[in-house]
Amino acid sequence: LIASLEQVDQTYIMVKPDGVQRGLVGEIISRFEKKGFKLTGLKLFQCSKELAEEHYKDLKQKSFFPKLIDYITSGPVVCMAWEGVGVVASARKLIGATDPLQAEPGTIRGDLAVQTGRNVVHGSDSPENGKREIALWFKEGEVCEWTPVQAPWLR
Ligand code: FUP
Repeated sequence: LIASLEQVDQTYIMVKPDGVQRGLVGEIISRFEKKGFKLTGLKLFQCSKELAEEHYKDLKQKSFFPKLIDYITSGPVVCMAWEGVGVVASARKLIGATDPLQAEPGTIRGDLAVQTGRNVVHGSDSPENGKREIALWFKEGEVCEWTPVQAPWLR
C-alpha cells in the first residue's frame, strides 16, 4: 500500500553487444526480474551510428566517444524498459560502477565484466533520462503497459 503511493519510474536498460555475444542476456534479464521490477519493453536490435550518438550525446566531447560508438554499434543489443518504484537508482545499484574492476561483487558488472569499454550493460542515470532513452530506443506501441494479475490461489 505504501509503495503504491510512491512515484513509479521507468528506466532504460540495455545489454550491450559484448553481453549478447557472451550469452549473458538471460542472466542480466533475470537479475531485474528477480529483484521485482516490471518488464514493459524488450527487443533485440542493431542500432545505427546516429542513434548511438544521440543516446550518448552528453559524452560527445570525451576522447573515448568514437570508440564507445563503435562498441555500441558493433552488434545487436537487447533494449529493455523496466518499471517500478525507485527503479532508476535500484537498477544502477544492481548494475554496479562504470569500471567493472571497481564494481562490487554481486553487481552485474562486478560479477561479469572487467573493462569499462566492455561493461555489458547500460542503465539510465535519472528518471528523466529513463523516459528520454525509452522514447529514443522504442517505437510507439513497443512498450507495453500491463497490470500483474492477482493470483487467486493466494487469497
Ligand atoms: P554509466 O552510466 O555507468 O554507463 O557510465 P557513463 O555514462 O559515465 O559512461 C557511459 C559509457 O561510456 C560507459 F558505459 C563506458 C564508456 N566509458 C568509457 O569507455 N570510458 C570512460 O572513461 C568512461 C566511460
